[in-house]
Parts: sequence; C-alpha cells; structure tokens
Amino acid sequence: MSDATLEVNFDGLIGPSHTYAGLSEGNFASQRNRDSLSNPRAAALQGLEKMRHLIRKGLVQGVLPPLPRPAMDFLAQAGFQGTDEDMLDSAGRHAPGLLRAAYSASAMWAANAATVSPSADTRDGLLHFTPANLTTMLHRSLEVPDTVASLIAIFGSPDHFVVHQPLPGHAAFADEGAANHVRLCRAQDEDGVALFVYGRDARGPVTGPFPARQARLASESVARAHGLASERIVFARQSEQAIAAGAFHNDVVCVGALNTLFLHEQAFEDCAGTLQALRRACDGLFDLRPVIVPAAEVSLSDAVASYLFNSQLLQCPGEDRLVLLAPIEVRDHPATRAYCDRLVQSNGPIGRIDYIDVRESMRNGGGPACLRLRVVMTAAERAACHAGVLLTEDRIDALGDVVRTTYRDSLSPADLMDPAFARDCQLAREAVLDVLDLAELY
Ligand code: SUG
Repeated sequence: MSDATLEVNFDGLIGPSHTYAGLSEGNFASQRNRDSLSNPRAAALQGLEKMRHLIRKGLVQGVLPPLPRPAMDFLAQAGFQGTDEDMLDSAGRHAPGLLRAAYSASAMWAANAATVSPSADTRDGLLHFTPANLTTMLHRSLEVPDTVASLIAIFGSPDHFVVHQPLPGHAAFADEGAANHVRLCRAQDEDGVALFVYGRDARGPVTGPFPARQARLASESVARAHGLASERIVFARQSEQAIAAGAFHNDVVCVGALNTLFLHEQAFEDCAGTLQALRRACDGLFDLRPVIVPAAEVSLSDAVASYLFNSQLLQCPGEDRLVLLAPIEVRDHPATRAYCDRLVQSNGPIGRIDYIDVRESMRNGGGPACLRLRVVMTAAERAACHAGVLLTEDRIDALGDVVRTTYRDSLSPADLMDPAFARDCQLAREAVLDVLDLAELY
C-alpha cells in the first residue's frame, strides 16, 4: 500500500429501494421522473462499475453501505402503530408521501453524508467529519442517525478520527455536507484552503422559487468545529440564479481538486469577489487555477441538464493533468460535449474527460460527484479505518453478486405497498453488510 496521503472516494452503494418518488423540490430530475419505473439492480451495478473504474485508474476507492429501509422508526414517530406490516399498510393508504420518504434510498448521494476536513488542515491533526443534518428535505433528514452509525463503524478510531454530532436540526443550521464544500491544496498532505458555499443567511428572506439548502451558520459552525485556520477559509454565497435554475447544491455548478476550481461563471452571487477571497486564502501555499465556464458557452440550464460540473475531478497516477469523470449526459448534450472537446485541447489543468453511465442516479438528480464522499487520508488513517469498506475488484464482484441476486430490476412507488418488499430490502442490505464485514450495523 502506498504511504502517500491520498484522496479516497467513498461511494454510497445504491440501495434496493431506489425509486423515483419525486421527493425533492427544486431538483428538476427528481420532479420530472416522479412515478416512473426505476431499476435498483441496474442502478447499483452502475455505481459499482464507477467504483471499479477508479480502482483501475490506480485510485483508492471506498464504499458506504445503504441504510436500513423502510425507516420503521420514522413511521412509528409519525404515529403509525401495530406490526411492521400494519404500519406500512396504513402509511401507504393514509400518507403515501411518508411511505415514500421511509423507503428513500437517498443515502446513495454520499456527498451529502458529511463535511470532511483532512488532518493536514485541522488544529488537532485529526481527520474530522460532521454528518450533515439534511434538515431541508424530509426524506433526506431520515438518513442522519444511520449515517452517523456508519461513519462511527468505519472511522471509529479516536487516535485518528473525530465524528462530530450533526448540527442542530433547525433551518438556521441547515447543512447538506460536502456538496457545498471544496478543499483546495497544492498536494494532499499540505495545508489546504476550504471553500464553504451557502445558499442563505440564517434569517435571510426566502427570495427564490426553491429552497436554498445550505445555511451560512451551518458552514461557519462546521469550520469552527473542525478547527480550520480562519485565514484559510472562504465563505461564498451560491447565486440565487443557480438555485432557481435547479442547482440545489453547489456541486451542480462547481467542482475543485488540488489547485484547480472548475466552475460556472454564474455559480456564485459574486464570482470575482469569491475568486479574489480564494486567492488571498491560498496566498503563500499555491496558485489557484480557476477554469471558469462562460454562460455564453454553457448556459446554467445546460449545466444542470447535463451535470457537467457534477463530475469527479481526479488526480490519476501517471497522468500530469486532471481527469474529469463526467456523466454520459455531458457527452450526449451538444453544448457540453463541444465545450469538453475544447477544454481538453486547451493547455489547462484538465487533460482528459472520461464518461461514465450512472443514468439511474442521474434521473433523481445525482451525478458522479453526488455519489461519492471525498476523504483525504494518510496511510496511517487508511490503515485505521474499517478495512472491509476499502474496495478491491474482488469485493466489487462480491457486491455485484449480492445485487444481482437480491435487488429487483423494476420498482415503482406503488410497489412500496407490497409488505414482502420490506423484508427483501432488509435481507439485501444484510447481505451487503456481510460482504463489507459490517454485520454490527444490522
Ligand atoms: O437531495 N435527490 C437528491 C439528489 C442529491 C444530489 N446530491 C448532490 N448534488 N450532491 C436530493 O435532491 C430525489 C429522491 C426522489 O425524488 O425519489 C433526491 O433525493
């Protein structure tokens, strides 16, 4: 194993109840595909092939398990009583929206699981996680306790890791995790600069048509808890225009890696001011390399439709320029395809685009970057985390076998009424946990 400090991508394994339930206001894909048929088996296999792709590039790849669904505790809190079957039946008849939320597989979008600060950046030299409270969307808020349990099971060693409590579950602290955070640096083991992007101030008026999911107070609280140096932090406001165009998270219009920030010119309320603040924060460490995509070349609407920026920006061994791992929708969209062809021909920091099929997730508004939580880890930290979640191709094959034998290949929200499905979901998840040596999470 390499002794270098590396970025490890932990992808959320797509769960057996992946559905198009139309649960996310302001997420156009989720709204557009509401009630269409999903294919959980294909979804999970697409996710696994993305993980395999990174391993074959020589990167370290991790996985986070799906959460227990249906969330029976939530249905009990919502007042349903009796056996599990009674509760599911009654929820389906009287509150189908709650049943959809209870079955949501939205934890697959691991970029929303937590905000992560590597040990190179924190005052105490430990690797910090703050699990996101996800207060804005009901179905996403249900992820929190089980995500905390997964993170503790994987990053439990107190000599290396701190898993904080989520922020208070109030709108003033609304937090969507790493989807609104970018870490920039010269090399992974050196001091970094943290860009925190928020959609609204705690008490700010609601002006746009859709919820701004990240509150400034949340970003500030996470930076404080992680012990980041104040001169190495920038807080930037996401543009209202971007949110209104369907960029419900900043990672739909911006992605960064090392000293490169790839962004749409309308990503921030004040693009020039944000870049100036970032240059100041990077001063003495490295030169920032922004790659700004003009609206005249790719409109916000093209960016949201294709998910150009919801790509993974990867430093691959043996390659001197970064690789953009983009969804195939970028290749199939004329404006973004043309832009990407020009991008790689230019002399900029991005040298290649790889296209990947994560269509099932895309149809719910989740691209390659949504599916992964980035954790920059030293060799000692990799050795201290739970080994079962660090993937080899053999383990991916084993997960693929579980998916092929236990996941359905067709699911509609109406199928959630089938009481047998709850048991199928539980058995599938337990088989996944066995492969990852995480039976303690049963
Ligand atoms: O929170 N979709 C997710 C997509 C999250 C994408 N993540 C990042 N951009 N990092 C969301 O809106 C839709 C579920 C449904 O409608 O069934 C959903 O939750």
